[in-house]
Amino acid sequence: MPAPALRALLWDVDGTVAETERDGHRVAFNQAFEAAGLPWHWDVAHYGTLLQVTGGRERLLADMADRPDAPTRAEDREALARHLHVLKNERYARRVEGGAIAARAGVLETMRAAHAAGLRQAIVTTTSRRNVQALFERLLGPDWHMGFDALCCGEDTQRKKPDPEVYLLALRRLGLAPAEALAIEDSPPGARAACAAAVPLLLRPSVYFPSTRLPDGLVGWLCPAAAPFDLDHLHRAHAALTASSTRP
Ligand code: XBP
Ligand code: MG
Repeated sequence: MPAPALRALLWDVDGTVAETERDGHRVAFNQAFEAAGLPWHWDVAHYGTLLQVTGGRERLLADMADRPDAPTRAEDREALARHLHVLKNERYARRVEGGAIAARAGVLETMRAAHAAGLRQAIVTTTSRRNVQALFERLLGPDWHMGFDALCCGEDTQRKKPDPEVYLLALRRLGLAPAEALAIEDSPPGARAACAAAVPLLLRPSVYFPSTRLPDGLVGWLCPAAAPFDLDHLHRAHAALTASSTRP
């Protein structure tokens, strides 16, 4: 059986398209705490541990579970997390619009080359749609959505990565089989989501997830952070991953 051709790139956002976490979301969370009159602060190291929890609202709830000064009733924590998340996202968007976050090397060029070559592209992220809008408009300009055929964000799923739901949604919207796509991810939870949806995986480690190997039990292509990142590389990764899966 011939290996399926690559027809779509499925892009994770945070950590993959740009290093948004340390100087973007983390700083905006701290600004939100201040705006809400809370003496909380997430330093770089603590935020790294919190990133095991995907989703900003879920991350706030996980942190509150370990804080003696957080509200005790579950419904009060939920309400506070929702409020802080709105404040955070407003501040994150402002930071991004102000130019605080740059794309990772090769990403924008690869997106443009993929579009020019007729490949389909989707955004497959845990982050909120508003954050995607702010980041992509800043990086690619007001017509950024022209290059994308599906936009699958945190609001679109019941379960966040590492659950495969967001990948399955993107495949459904694109009308493609998993092997016709390539997932580009930076983190173990993202990698697990792609693999659980059977989408061939390229893992490009990021500042908070500087892995030198794939997470245990996963099959994929590791693209070291310093290696060239371009469309040709993605085609080669996809061909290698799908050839091994169709070998008799
Ligand atoms: C990364 C996440 C997100 C962001 C913050 O998503 O887990 O929670 O840290 O964004 P991905 P929100 O790598 O899938 O792009 O506060 O909007 O969740
Ligand atoms: Mg990511």
